Amino acid sequence: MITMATKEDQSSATLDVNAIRHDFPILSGSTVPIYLDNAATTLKPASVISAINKYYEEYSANVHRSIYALGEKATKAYEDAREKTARFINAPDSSHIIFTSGTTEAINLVAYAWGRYNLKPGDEILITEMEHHSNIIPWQLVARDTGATLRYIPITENGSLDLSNIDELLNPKTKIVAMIHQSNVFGTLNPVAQLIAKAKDIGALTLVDAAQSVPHLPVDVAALDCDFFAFSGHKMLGPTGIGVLYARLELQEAMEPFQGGGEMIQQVTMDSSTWNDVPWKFEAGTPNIAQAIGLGAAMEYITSKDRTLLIQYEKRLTNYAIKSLQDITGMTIYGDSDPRGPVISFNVDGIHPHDLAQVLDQHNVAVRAGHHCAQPIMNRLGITATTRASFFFYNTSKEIDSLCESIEDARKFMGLK
Ligand code: 7TS
Repeated sequence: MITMATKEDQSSATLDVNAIRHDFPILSGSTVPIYLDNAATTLKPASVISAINKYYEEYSANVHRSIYALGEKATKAYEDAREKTARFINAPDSSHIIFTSGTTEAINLVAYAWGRYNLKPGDEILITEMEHHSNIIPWQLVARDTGATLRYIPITENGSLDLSNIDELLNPKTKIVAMIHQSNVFGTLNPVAQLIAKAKDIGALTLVDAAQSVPHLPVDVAALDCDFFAFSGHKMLGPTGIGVLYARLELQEAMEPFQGGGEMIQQVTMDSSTWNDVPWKFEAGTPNIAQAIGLGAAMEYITSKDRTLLIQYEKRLTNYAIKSLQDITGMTIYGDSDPRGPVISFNVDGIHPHDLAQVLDQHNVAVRAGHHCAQPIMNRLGITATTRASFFFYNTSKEIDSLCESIEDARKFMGLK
């Protein structure tokens, strides 16, 4: 039983966190983890686990090929998941939704199937210094192979984008702007709508890496008017192995396939082939069927809640955590942007982040320590690593108290005053 121990929780009494926690089997086991690594991956509710099990137990057949009832049921469930995804991000229809294995594969798809065929020497790709490696490396590879130039929007000390030179960075040579929506290190929510509008003005395409934003915010790709939008199922209560690339239809039609194989073809001869309709042209081979169905269940779980309440609760939790962490001697928190998501990176003087994470683990507190696959940020800050706590709406302020008490214990253990 979770007691509402602090003012923070009492003021959000309308969100029944106890009931939410009951939906997550891992939070009802014999050893309940204090799980504060939600930016890496989230826990899964029973409804998601049972949707996956149901597929394997009741209609475990391949999709788009079987004339028998089980295969038709599997195909319907897989395509229903595409419909749910389109509704979840307000895409015009499900043909805009390409299932991938995750955000990483979604961005690689764009870099390979669009970038390789459309970029040339003299062209510029614009990303930010705040990107996850998933939105850096594919562009480095494509720049290397096409002769295009990769440029970066710099960041400030406090973890925001420095847009002071944006009119030079975003210029007629820019062919695509690929940007992170919410930082997985600072939590910063970037002004992507403003940057998309600016990119459109000069005819550049836009890609939003929404891996960290979609789990916490309602998003509307139609209103954003971006060309590509990528996210992962496992960071939003869904299974691993499933992700989404929203892509505008004209671009899908014009793009080359990403991978070749079954599913993505219309006609194959010994000499040449033609492609399936979009979006299936980009889904070569047997897809991650159970995972797509599980993602659909995760979206249903999230939309069954009052999202305004969820957002308010996570915001309150984050503010409470910042305030509590700031009371610890030797604490540095990186990034102070507003608006922000529920992610806090920090260091404690005298303790290496890996040592801290290890001591916290002994207290049953799971956090991440390292460079968070964002080494350009670490270089900019002149550090090699941080400890990171990241929250979801099933976390409580009591868990944040445990985090802070464990950090105090780690300080004592290290002999710090
Ligand atoms: N983009 C962002 C902003 C991310 O935070 C991550 C994963 C990815 C892309 C890649 O997602 P994937 O599902 O394809 O792996 N971020 C993290 C993290 O912060 N800790 O572990 C994974």
